[in-house]
Amino acid sequence: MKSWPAPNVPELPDAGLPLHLHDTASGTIRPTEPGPTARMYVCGITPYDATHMGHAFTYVTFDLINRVWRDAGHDVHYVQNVTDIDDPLLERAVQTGQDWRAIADRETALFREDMAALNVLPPRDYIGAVESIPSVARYVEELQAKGAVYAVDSDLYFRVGSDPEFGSVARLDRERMIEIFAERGGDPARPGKEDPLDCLVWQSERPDEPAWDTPLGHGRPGWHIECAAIALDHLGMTFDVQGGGTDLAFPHHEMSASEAQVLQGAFPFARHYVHSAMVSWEGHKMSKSRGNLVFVSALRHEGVDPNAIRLALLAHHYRSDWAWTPQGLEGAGARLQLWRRAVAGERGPDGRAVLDRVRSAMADDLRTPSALDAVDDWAMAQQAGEGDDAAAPALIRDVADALLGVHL
Ligand code: 5CA
Ligand code: ZN
Repeated sequence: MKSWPAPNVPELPDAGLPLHLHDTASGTIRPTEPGPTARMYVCGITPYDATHMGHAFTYVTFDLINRVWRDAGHDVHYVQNVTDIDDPLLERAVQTGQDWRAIADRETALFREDMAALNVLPPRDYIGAVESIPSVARYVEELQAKGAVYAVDSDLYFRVGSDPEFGSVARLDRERMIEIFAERGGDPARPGKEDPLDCLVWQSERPDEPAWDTPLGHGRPGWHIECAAIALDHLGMTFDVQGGGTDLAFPHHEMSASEAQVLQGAFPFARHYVHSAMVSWEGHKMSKSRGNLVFVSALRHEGVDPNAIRLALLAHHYRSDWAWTPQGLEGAGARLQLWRRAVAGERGPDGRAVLDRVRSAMADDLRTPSALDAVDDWAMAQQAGEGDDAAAPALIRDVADALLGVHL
């Protein structure tokens, strides 16, 4: 799939710090230890509606990882999927009388526009589920050959018990797994399954639904195997970061990891499992299924500066759930104006000290609120007429751009 245009990222003096990140699988903050090329897979959207603030928060979070790694001298191989065939798309198509492909194309195009407006660096490989079907079918055949797949009616299921490490991503007890599986697209109660937690890898054709011809028969892929296949094809095992919102830790990341681990006979799928917290609105997690949404594109069309939207997101640490508010956006707009006035000045307090503060905050599990404080302190002092560092305004502009993705 077509990705979106890459913004220019200014080079900063010296190299940044090694990035430490929270890892769901160990429950600790650990250093990331990428090679010259850092490898990251982030689960992409299911394109049946426009990008909302929850999505934006998640993709901006992983964009920060990308930026901190780059600042530390790594090349970053970033892969993202688009779930351009799945139940919600087909349901939306039935509700609206539109073709599911037209919905997916339109919403994916809008997502690209929103990401570009928010200065999110594009993935190197942006891969659709539909274009990955031949690859998924090959992986399912491999799983069959390993004895990890069985049929229920004409659908195919992955035996989670075939992975000795199953459960190591989200670390939930079985009862909780079954409960969440039912809430998030799983079918623990389906008769004929060996284990309630076994997950669908291939769904045979249903009446009035699209299906593809493969050696597995006429049908379409399950959700988790889509991301396992795309990550293996484009990054291979073991990559540095598998990412998404906390709602993906189980079952999605657990299942994808187990499928890949059985396929490769290796462990782990990813070194870090990184999950961004949930953004709520009107008292509930913002979600397409509930319909309580604030869209990035709607604010853009109202004339809101996307850099203010980005600052409103960055004001929250990525691991704390928070509620979107109009006041938060107003505050971000005021901050953007303050920063812009300050970098338009001819001199100000020491710029290198700010760079150091921002770098250490970001390298320590992306402490964005502290990074914003560092720039605020500088901007307020600058506006108060303090400091005589003539290089500072240009450096602060570059720091905001390169590390925070905010264009001043
Ligand atoms: N296509 C799958 C992943 S393979 C999917 O979950 N798509 S999605 O469109 O439902 O979500 C895309 C990303 O946005 C996921 O990482 C999800 O965790 C994140 N997300 C969705 N809602 C919110 C929210 N309210 N707050 C924060 N992140 C969210
Ligand atoms: Zn995914």
